[in-house]
Amino acid sequence: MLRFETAGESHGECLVATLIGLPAGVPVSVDYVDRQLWRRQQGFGRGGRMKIETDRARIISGVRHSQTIGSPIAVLIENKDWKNWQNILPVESKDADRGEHKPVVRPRPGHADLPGAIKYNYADARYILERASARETTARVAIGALAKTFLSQFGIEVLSHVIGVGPVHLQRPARWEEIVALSQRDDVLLGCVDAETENRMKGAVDHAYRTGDTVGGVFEVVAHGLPAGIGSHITWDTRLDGRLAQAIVSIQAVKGVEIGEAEHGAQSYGSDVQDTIHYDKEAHAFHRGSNRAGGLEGGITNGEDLIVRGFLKPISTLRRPLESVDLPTREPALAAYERSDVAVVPAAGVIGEAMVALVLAQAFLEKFGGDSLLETKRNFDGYAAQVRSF
Ligand code: EPS
Repeated sequence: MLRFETAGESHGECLVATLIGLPAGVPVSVDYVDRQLWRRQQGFGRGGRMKIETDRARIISGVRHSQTIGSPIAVLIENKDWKNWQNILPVESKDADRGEHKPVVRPRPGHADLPGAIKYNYADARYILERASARETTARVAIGALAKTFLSQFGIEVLSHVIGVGPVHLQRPARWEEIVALSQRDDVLLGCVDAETENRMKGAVDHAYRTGDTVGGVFEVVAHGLPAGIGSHITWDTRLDGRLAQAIVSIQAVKGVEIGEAEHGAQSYGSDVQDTIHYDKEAHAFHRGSNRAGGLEGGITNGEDLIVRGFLKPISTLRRPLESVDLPTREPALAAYERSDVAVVPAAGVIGEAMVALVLAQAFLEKFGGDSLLETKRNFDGYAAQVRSF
């Protein structure tokens, strides 16, 4: 089983991720991992923190001579901002603790501040927001990059693009080549394949900047090159759609997920929604008349592109704060404001890629197993031959 965990707080010393169960022999490029970390930091609407941080992965175990060796992989990413916080959030309350606390006592509507403080019985939400922060996703992106590298060994690529920012939506389907080109750009605006739409998206973020507000949106993750047969219909927890939904909604600020054209499907009749089945006798392959199912039927991949969307609410830290309550006095008060982002939709897409890649790598290894990449490939090739002769 492929397992992963993260640790780390927004203003702690570093973020940590472990990834256990990747076969030995997977080539690893730290530059590639860092490129994914860089992509997560981009986009018009990011806050001041991204000017402080230059996220870099330090792989401390599980990789030698640019290959996985089968042992648990641990990755560290330093928080450069730690130097400004080490006296505020010291590990031990000794000499270093000069009483420089930064309590958060006016919880932000929409944030984990208040439910977390109640749950953990804190008078100050600081410890809650430190972990609830989306800074944690840096660690997910680092190990997600390893999952993506693993999948690429089998011709599977996972990328994302932005299809909505606030009220502005991309009105046409994106071609895979456009999504690939977007991921190679060194200048990231809002991660949309259509320049005119992207400019209007920028207008929505500009409006949020001007008014002290924030804005959400929709990203789409596409996994290209998947074989049919990953995931399973047999139990609720092996269905790939359910596993992907959890992975996407677990991303900070994501409140909804859509696989394929779920919302449109719910408003339509069956004859307008199902993807018709066709067979190419020369290529000996099935294909579909459309891909409204988003590449999944019965919780199993069907060989079409996997399409998963994440719906982000606007970030809950507002420069023009909303009504809240002062925890010590219980009097009405405006919510706390701490340096924050205004819009993060392209970054959330990169995090979505990482989560989709991790879930796909898990399901892939459940099907094909293998302690070494060679063994996994042999098992995969055997299955591919079986599918060809189906
Ligand atoms: C960050 C995401 C956001 C930023 C954070 C860095 O976290 P949150 O979910 O808490 O709003 O605000 O930066 C800061 C906390 C800061 O000090 O500016 C990220 O994705 O790296």
